[in-house]
Amino acid sequence: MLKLYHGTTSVCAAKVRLVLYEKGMSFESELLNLQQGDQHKPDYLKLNPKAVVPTLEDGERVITESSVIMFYLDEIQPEPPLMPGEPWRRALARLWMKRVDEFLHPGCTTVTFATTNRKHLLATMTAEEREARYARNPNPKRRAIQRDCIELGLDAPRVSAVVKQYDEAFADMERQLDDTKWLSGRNFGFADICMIPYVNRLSLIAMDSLWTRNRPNVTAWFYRVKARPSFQEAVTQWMTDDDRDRFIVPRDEVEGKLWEVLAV
Ligand SMILES: N[C@@H](CCC(=O)N[C@@H](CS)C(=O)NCC(=O)O)C(=O)O
Repeated sequence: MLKLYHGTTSVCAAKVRLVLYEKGMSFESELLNLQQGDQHKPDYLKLNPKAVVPTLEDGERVITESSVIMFYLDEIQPEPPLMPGEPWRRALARLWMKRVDEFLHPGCTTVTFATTNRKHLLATMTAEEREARYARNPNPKRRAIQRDCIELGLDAPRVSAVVKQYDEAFADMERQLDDTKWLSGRNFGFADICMIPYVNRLSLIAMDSLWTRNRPNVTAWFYRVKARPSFQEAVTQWMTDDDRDRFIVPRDEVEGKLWEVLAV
């Protein structure tokens, strides 16, 4: 039996859950509370020394990195296929995945910490406790992002670059969806799956006007995504009432920041 270590709202874990549900694969769930720092516990660090979710166990085998896990699942359970058949479309799918791993994921950490996580951590931790939390993060880059964004919020200088990266990604999605129903062709697949949790996250933190105002193809794509059973199974059903409370953010302030950045 596969065992997935994951978090209720973790974007990387949601990619893996989407693959599992799209393929109808059952798994044992081991939920970590990332807000309370379960990812830093010694037993978990033995599985995932980067102190992040997801981690997949398949018997004795331990696999980390969400994109690697996605390919592993696609290879052990080829049906239904989630990678296109043609080399060009396979390349397109990999390009979306690479963009997510390299830019949109760290960007998501930035905007999430600058909004919802900031609100929660400032309310529940003293400055010393927050410093201790940053110090436990083994990745210096992620540590710096988290400290900046929690302490400075949307005024953290790195937020503007992230908003621009997302705006460019949505412009590219809009163009792609002029040609094809899904991001790598006529069939739903990894390209769509890798974007879904990020689009959903921006929607939760009131950044949805990045596509709802002027990108009808992206807007329609997201409606189609939400109509698939896997969205409810892999994304919505894992959110707790606490998560929903955490994701209440001041829309006016967030949108004000978006337009300030994009007007430049
Ligand atoms: N490259 C990793 C990134 C994993 C990652 O950043 N996971 C986040 C949740 S989406 C996490 O566990 N964050 C906890 C923390 O940073 O303390 C992957 O794709 O699996």
